[in-house]
Amino acid sequence: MQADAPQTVHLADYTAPNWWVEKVELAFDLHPTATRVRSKIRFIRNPDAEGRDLHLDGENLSLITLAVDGKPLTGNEYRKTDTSLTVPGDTLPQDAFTWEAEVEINPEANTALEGLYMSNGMFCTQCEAEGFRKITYYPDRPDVMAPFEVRINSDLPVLLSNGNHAERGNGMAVWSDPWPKPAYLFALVAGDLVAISDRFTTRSGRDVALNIWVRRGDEGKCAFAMDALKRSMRWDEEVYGREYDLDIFNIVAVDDFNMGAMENKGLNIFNSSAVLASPETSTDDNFARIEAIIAHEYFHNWTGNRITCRDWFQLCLKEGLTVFRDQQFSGDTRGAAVERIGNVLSLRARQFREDAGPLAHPVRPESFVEINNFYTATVYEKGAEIIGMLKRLVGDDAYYKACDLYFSRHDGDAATIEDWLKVFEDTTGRDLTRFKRWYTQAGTPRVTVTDSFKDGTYRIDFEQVTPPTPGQPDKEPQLIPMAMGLINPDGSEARPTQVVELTEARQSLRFDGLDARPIPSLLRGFSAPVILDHSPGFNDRATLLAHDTDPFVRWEAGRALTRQTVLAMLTDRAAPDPAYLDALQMAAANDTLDPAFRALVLSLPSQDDIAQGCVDAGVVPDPTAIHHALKALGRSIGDHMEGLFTTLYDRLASDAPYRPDAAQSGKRALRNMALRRLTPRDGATRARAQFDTATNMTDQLAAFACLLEAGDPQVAAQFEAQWHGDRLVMDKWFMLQVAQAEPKDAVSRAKILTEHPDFTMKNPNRFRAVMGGLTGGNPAGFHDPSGAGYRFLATWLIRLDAANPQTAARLSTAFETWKRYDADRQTLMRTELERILDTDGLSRDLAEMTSRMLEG
Ligand code: B3K
Ligand code: ZN
Repeated sequence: MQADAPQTVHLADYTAPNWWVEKVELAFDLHPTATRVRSKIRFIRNPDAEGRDLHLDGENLSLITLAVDGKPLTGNEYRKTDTSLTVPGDTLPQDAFTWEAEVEINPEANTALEGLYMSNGMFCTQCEAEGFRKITYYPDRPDVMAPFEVRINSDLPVLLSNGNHAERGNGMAVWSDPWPKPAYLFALVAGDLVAISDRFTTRSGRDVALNIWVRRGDEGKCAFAMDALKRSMRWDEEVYGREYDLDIFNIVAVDDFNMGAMENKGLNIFNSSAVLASPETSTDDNFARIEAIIAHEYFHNWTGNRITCRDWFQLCLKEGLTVFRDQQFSGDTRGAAVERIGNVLSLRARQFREDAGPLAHPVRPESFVEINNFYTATVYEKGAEIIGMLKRLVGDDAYYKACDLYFSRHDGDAATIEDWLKVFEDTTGRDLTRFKRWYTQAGTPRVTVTDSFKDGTYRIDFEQVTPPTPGQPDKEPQLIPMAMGLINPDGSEARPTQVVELTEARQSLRFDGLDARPIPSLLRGFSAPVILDHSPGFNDRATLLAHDTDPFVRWEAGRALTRQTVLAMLTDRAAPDPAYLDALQMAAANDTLDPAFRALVLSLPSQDDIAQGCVDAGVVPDPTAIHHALKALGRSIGDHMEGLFTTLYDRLASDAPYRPDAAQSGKRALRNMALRRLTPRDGATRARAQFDTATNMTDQLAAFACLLEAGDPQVAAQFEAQWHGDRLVMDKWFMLQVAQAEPKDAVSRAKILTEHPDFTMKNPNRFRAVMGGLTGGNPAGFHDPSGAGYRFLATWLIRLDAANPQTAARLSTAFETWKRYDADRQTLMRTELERILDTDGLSRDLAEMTSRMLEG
């Protein structure tokens, strides 16, 4: 056997396989350390392929037997490496044959949580992207699609796989999935689980059994997810005309899971944090996230499963579209304006950050070493923005017509971005060649705006530049849909929204017949994922904040004023301008506005956002100074608006039964914002009272955070005493203690928590809680000038990498902004990245990430 060196895979090298698969039969004899997997696979020749060799993937498999058409293969009839098995074409039948293999695998030793593994005594799988090859030999590539029949032999009471239940007996079950699928959608679960069950009738009358499978004791936390599932199923019928296509839909909650959830056909597997919810243990944000993830995975049934990706470079075909669909669903469910602002906040925090650093890559990348490293904010969130731009450009009617064409033309296909764009071209007659650059060009376009007004004519000039990114020094102009309107100085609307298509490096626009110089209201609804470089004066921004008809621009105006204030505090040591505080107060006090929106207006930019703002202004960010400036601004806001916050805090108190809906959550968000601002002024008395009497986790956690920040010596122990039995609540406890620590104490707090008996590297949620609490929750602590934060993270990443490369690689992105900082910090971070890269036996996941960060 020979070892394979990690190889770079290129989009340009795609070729179809030599053999297709007609049918897969699998039989599992489950055992924690020695599971036997027998496969019977019918291969048929791809008449268009030139080669005849059979290439199968396989990793960590002990091969027991192999046969072709019933005849065992001898050792010299195939070639085997660490990762593959090849049978030369001349030893294979002409057109078709049946492959049979038996392998043994060790689920208990599988700490990477990819393939078949064990979590708390239950067997479960994660195959996307390339985990199926750790279960048996197979052409593990998404363009090979086949129906599966799966037999599970085990004494465990619940045995699940994809599709419909075909047979159930003593110690066995057979599942049959009639829909051809790629191996990455295969799933198997076995354990001592209980189900919460319901039913759904599709609009054509199919009766579907719905189950959410959980560990005993968690049954009471499934009602919300079940309701969200039924609402998602109805929504996809009503909005996209998509119906469910099996008799049963199963969801399973698993504690040890590398991501949020997985859309396996008919058997979605969820991180328990993305499904279990109760008012006492989950925050409003948790409920909203669960609803979005349930919808996302369900929507994949059409965008991902019925139509999948030809190869992994097309990942955004399913992910960008499915994120867009879940965002639409959440907008319809919870309010479009607030949802949109939330999506933009997350896009900027994660995707713009990625696009501005060494890990920048196009939405459709051109090469990868480890595909798991490309499940990124760029593929998902910028991918979703592209769909939104397309919809805006062609209009709603044409958008849904093109989607219908996509579903009918490509049902059962493994498709490409070209296929997706073609249905829009065929529906609208429009040439989308230029638009396609959004898929191929990395980096966030920067649009600079200048304007002038003379004799009733307003002229606005746009200039767009996309900065160089790794491997892409020169950029072409993008097609940017710029939704804009004009506002009169008195706040009334001078021109309603129009969508201007910016296609050139420079473009200008004129508006005639205006009485006064208007205020441009730009990028309404955040109509394109670009950075707008436009510096209107304070009064213009204050007018937009007070009056714009577009809620996004309104919020954005307030956010720009806040950023400007923080930057002035940092660079000129200026105190916040009372006029700014008044403008903010006016919006916060405006009872005609949605409380959730007002909470967003009052929220401060993150430390990371300000750090990027410093870079944009040509200033090297100082994380400690940023932390103090934001804290000082929070206090100034609290001082300035004490009266308003006191009123809001009292008036928004409610003893209505808890509901996680948008209306109640918005009120709690605003009230807890008031609490946060009042805490430094009232000696934390309100926070203490709220912590002691809260009846829901949203209120208790908000108070907990305030008390930690105020340095309350008892609250951490009290919280632990109350919640030590609840894994998901304890993740919050681990995270918040690090996030709310004084920056100078953050690393030592994180260290202490890694010594807590409940800290374990085996559970990604727990590991992420502590590491993410430091890197994302406490940037000033992570960037401590001593370098202790960098050393701490690197040490733990190296340790985790040996067990779980995927999660280690994901968390390494904390270093992606290293070049932003001063020379000392850069040296300290580079040293840690090099230390990681020098580690013996480093995974290709983490090796690829660290070398890209060092080189880019
Ligand atoms: N498709 C999965 C993600 C798989 C990640 C593999 N590293 C979940 C989702 O996007 O719905
Ligand atoms: Zn997805």
